Amino acid sequence: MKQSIGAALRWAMSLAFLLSPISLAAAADEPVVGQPLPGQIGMQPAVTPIAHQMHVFHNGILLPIIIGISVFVAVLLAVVIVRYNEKANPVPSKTTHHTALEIAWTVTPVLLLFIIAIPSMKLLTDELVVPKSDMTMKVTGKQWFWSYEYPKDQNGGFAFDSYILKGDDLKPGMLRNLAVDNEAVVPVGKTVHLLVTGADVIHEFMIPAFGVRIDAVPGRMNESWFKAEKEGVYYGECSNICGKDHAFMPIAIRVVGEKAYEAWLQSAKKQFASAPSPSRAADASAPTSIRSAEITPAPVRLAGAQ
Ligand SMILES: [Cu+2]
Repeated sequence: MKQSIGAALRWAMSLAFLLSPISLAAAADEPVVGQPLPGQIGMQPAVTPIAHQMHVFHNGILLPIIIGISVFVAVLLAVVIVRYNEKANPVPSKTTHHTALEIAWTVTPVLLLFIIAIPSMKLLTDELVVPKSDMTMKVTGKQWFWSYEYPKDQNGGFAFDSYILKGDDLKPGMLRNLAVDNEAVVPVGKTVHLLVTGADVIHEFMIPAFGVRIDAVPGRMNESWFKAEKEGVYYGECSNICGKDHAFMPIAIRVVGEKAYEAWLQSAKKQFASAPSPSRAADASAPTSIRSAEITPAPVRLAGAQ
């Protein structure tokens, strides 16, 4: 029963997707890159099953409903303006109640919300219920950079910080405000179990192309997952205002083939082995002006306090 509902839902979603002219345009051959593009309309190309599902939900269900409601309301307004203005309709109707109409405008929105809620709940569940994973990566949001940890039992056992590249560190071809010194690397086609937390304030780990967006909350370990289908570099940004350099703590995930990943693990183990903790507050080689040593805790102000 549950399976048949799921199959019917998938069928309805794919039908809605096919019927949507906007989604057809979006599905045209686009280069798959994990970055915003000039003149971009719509979302970044999806490279994970969850991101695909999000695109179907947005383009196939939400947009047609939004467009339908907008057109309906606009037409109603036009009819009212043309047919019921003072000149065209000098003696207005005195009707104040219309039972059928009132039932209709109560029931229709409820039905629409149901239509939205069912696939929406399924999507939320799929995002948060982590399938059998191939590897685990722990991400910690800090003011104002990210730390990545690769567990020992998965051939890792190291951690590193990832800072934005600025000024002279930014080489030609690198993306301003998105390029970082140490990219996190993951293998293509593997399910990555993400553990996300915050070290100081609430940050948010967000990668549009992966359909990943999850809060990094101090004292709490949130989890999500992704399975990147294509090799490449995928960028994201902290999406929860977290302080003065909130805009300057980008996320860069490089998706590579199995062999390249193994090679990176070996080199990363050597490179990051000397760092006992992921924070390099005392490391003068940090490439940007933003170092953890500069962090000064923000004064805590209670609501209503003067
Ligand atoms: Cu942040």
